[in-house]
Amino acid sequence: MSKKKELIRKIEAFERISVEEALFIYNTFNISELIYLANKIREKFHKKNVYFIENIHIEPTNICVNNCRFCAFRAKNEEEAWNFSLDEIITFLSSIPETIEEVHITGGMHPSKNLKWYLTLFKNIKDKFPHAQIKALTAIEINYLSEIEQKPVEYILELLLEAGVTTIAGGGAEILDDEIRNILCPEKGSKYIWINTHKAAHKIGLKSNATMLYGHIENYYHRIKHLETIRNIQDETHGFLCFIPLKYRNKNNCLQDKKEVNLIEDVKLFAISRIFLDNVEHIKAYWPMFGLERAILCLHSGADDIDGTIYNTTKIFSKAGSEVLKPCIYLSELIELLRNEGFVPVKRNSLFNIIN
Ligand code: V47
Repeated sequence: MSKKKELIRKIEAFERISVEEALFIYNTFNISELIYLANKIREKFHKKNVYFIENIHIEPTNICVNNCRFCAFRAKNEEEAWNFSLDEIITFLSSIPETIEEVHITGGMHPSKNLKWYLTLFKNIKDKFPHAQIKALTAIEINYLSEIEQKPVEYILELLLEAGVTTIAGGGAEILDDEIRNILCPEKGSKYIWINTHKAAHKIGLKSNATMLYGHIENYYHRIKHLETIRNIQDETHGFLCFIPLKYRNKNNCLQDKKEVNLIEDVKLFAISRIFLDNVEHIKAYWPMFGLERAILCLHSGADDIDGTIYNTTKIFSKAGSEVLKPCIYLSELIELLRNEGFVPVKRNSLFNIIN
């Protein structure tokens, strides 16, 4: 049997593929072959289901002590900066539908926003939306809090859990390779900061997501090694809910000379991720990053989740050049869109439990 035929057999039999095999597949299979195989796996996990959520983001500040080269979100001057007080956020929450299932909180690392500030924010959210779940802070923000509080990461995680956080957001992973991180986001430090924080979160029962920022200075090898790191952690802890490929958008940042990858590369990346990550149930096509049309295409190429309504509450991707300037979609529109594509829309909460 040829190497290619043997790999197709393996994938169709849902056998695990190695890093070397994944690289061979990524480099030599054409896009239709990748889509076909990724869909086989997607359908084994989820049939025609596509999961979605009614959610909002809170981005408390864009003032950040770090200066990641790809970031367009961080304030470059005083005019661009915001740093919301608790009262301002509470006022903003009164405009949000009571029915939301998830509040996603992430932002810049600002020295005045300490652990007590976030815990008070979480309490206010729980008071206002008792049944909503909180997905809060990336591993990098948690490590920053650990630094300013001079307490171990485990201590911060325990308090987040006690305050009602169910999930740690997936950001800050970028590419889990220290040479790439040194160029891309040197202040974020070694990949082990992200890895160890997620492992520690899983150990105490917090769930988390894993992201990968692709399409900048990394290559296929870095991407597959990144996926291998996620797969290894998942074998050990089973704590990841979903994997989220994030396409690098090149506006308003220090890397803006770098051309963005094309649609074919987006689709190939989603497909190879589905083929490789045999132990992560969900793959999210995060639509504010590259629009609903591309997200739908990725749902036909291995992804099974489209995130949610957002209600125009995130600026990370619009600032970086996404075609979606004000990400907002209503539940009825989202459901109709998914049905028209032949999918079965399934409403979920932040922990991916299904809601009738
Ligand atoms: O870590 C920043 C990415 C992430 C750019 O957990 C950029 O469900 C592309 O992690 N081009 C933060 N990407 C957002 C994030 C996230 C988003 C949606 C859902 C979840 C989840 C997590 O945004 C950063 C970085 O990887 N990012 N700038 C940019 N120019």
